[in-house]
Amino acid sequence: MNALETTLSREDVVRLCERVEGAQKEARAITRLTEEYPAMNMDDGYAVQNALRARFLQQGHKLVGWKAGLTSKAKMQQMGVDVPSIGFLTDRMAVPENGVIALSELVHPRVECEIAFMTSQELSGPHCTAEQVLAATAYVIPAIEIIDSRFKKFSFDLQSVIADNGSSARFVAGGRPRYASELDLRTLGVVMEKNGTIVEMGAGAAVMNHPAEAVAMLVNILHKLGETLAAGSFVMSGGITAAVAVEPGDSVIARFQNMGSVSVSFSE
Ligand code: OOG
Ligand code: MG
Repeated sequence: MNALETTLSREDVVRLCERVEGAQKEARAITRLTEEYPAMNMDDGYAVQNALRARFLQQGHKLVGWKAGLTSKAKMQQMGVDVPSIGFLTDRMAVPENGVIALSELVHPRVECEIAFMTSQELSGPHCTAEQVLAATAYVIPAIEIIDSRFKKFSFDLQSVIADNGSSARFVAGGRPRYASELDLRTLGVVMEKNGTIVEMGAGAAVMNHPAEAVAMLVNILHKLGETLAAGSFVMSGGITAAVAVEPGDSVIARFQNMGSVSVSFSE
């Protein structure tokens, strides 16, 4: 089975896509989509996300990669869900290393530390494995993801968060790119500091026992969406620790063992 099993009509998908797009562009919180559409399922969420991606690409945004989300226990517990999800990444979400993000553009952002993969070969589901991901990986690189749920109080269900593109908002890659074969991504430690204080720490295995497993999972979900993972994709494998809220004036640095560090700060 590789088609989405949706319950929403095409008109409703377009309506919800416009609602999410408006909330993202105007940095406004909206109610969960399931309040109006209680029967909506995860595939409906992906139908809305697909419509959003098509709309952004039509507006000239470039697809640069994808993100896996809710791939660690820390994240699942924090958000109250137990199934991983994916979202797409565009050039407009990219922030340079050590860049400054204006919080007026976001609703209630949080930061996550993630291991990102840059692929050099196309990958396709439905049976993609972590070994295939590693074989198709040019390098891995430290990343900070800035997520921003558009739902009130950062409170959502899976259907709604998938429609909202997995809370994707901004991302920063930095530190030192490394060959995955030269690292043990399971025992690789990461420490997140906010304003000089350690706020979270963890190791790569927190993400599905190995971050490459999360990328394989992502490729297999892409298959359901009728997509493959193109060569040259930037893929974030999911937050290793819980996400941390940020305010104007905050600066965050994520230090990755043997990979250097990546940092970002926040203004009004
Ligand atoms: C959903 C996105 C989760 C991650 O790395 O787990 C995510 C959310 O928590 O808003 O990006
Ligand atoms: Mg993330």
